[in-house]
Amino acid sequence: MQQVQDQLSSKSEALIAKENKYGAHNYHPLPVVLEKGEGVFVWDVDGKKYYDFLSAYSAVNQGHCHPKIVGAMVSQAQTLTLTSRAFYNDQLGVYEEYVTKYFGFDKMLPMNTGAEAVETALKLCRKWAYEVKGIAENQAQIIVCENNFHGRTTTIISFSNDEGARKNFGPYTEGFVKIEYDNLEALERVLESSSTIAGFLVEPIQGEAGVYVPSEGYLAKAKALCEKYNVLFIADEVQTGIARTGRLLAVHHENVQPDILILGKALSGGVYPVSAVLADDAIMNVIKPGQHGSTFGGNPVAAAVAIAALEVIKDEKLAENAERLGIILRDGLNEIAKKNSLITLVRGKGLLNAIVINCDEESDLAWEICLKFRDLGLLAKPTHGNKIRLAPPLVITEEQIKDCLSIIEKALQAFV
Ligand code: IF1
Repeated sequence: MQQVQDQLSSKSEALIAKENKYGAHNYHPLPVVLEKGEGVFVWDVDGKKYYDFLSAYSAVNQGHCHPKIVGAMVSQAQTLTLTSRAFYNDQLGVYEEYVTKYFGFDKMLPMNTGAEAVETALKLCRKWAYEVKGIAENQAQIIVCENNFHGRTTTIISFSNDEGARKNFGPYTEGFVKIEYDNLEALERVLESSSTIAGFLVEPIQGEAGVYVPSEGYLAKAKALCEKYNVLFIADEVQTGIARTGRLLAVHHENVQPDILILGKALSGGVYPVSAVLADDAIMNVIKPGQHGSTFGGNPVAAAVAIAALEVIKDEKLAENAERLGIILRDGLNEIAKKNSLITLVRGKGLLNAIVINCDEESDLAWEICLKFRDLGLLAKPTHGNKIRLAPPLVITEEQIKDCLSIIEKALQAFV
């Protein structure tokens, strides 16, 4: 069987050529050119329909172009788009109240991208360390995990160990200590050995690293250790939050309430860049007027979009759907793995899943498999060589999951 279709339409080729000529080459997209999205589906420029199994890296949890979220954006965009924070607006306070009650915190600081929210959380943690915990100025250390992904600013890549993300972007920001993920002894060793630890920044599931789900109890015990040593537990739920893993937040699987919560991506349903940092007053009140902000942070359109996006999550019971259908998806993938040795491991929680392909990280087999998925009507992309993330919008149905499992099985059969 011909492995993969190698001929794109002239329309697709022309648009790809434009991006190559006029756009920075900071990505290597799968060769497919999309022009329409609705729910779990996207269509390419030639009208071919695909299941979206990436969901824009979990930003489109509510499904593409959700009418309620788009409607909220259009309505606010036709009324007032941006005031800056030099003045008040009638949407921000309503949103701040809604989102803080929704997640159970005293206050929130609105930003735009996930990386900006991570940077905000780091600054907040450091300022709390100096002004509340009493660590000597410029001595604060924040613990991070090996194989983390928290964004691409120069400070964030300073504590990345992904050479592709950090090489030749130095000099690097100091003040970070790296430990092994899912290793409580390593965490406690650092906590007990230093009096200048301000915080512990962690992804409840490591997405980019290949959907690494930590051991049961890791998050709860890590939070307890942070409490014991008066260190802030900072949960980066930019990718795992907003119902993706079968709970409103991934930390809720272990009943953990972070000291600082970072949200992004699906906070807007993929309709508009919206991110947020949430914390209680004892932490958030260290930020005084003029000490942090951004032009678009807390703009009226973001506020209206985020409220609608969060209402959809609850109204459509998307966390429950993710939990139930994630089990069906993983069971189906494990059934395929029994018959096809190409899948060596299935892992994930809710509808954040990945399969590990039986090849080394340098092989392009996972890429070839994703090209075959594409030819059969499903879009996914490898992460770190031999893992393929499988993360459809949370509005997917059981029947559609079954349909996608047969696509995945058929595609893999083309390689044995
Ligand atoms: C890319 C993946 C990468 C994130 C977590 C913060 C951010 C992200 C846990 C920053 C962003 C995106 C960025 C995008 C690809 C995607 C990603 F993990 F989701 F797959 F890169 F690792 N915290 N993740 O996952 O949010 O500033 O992008 O809004 O940069 O290639 P952002």
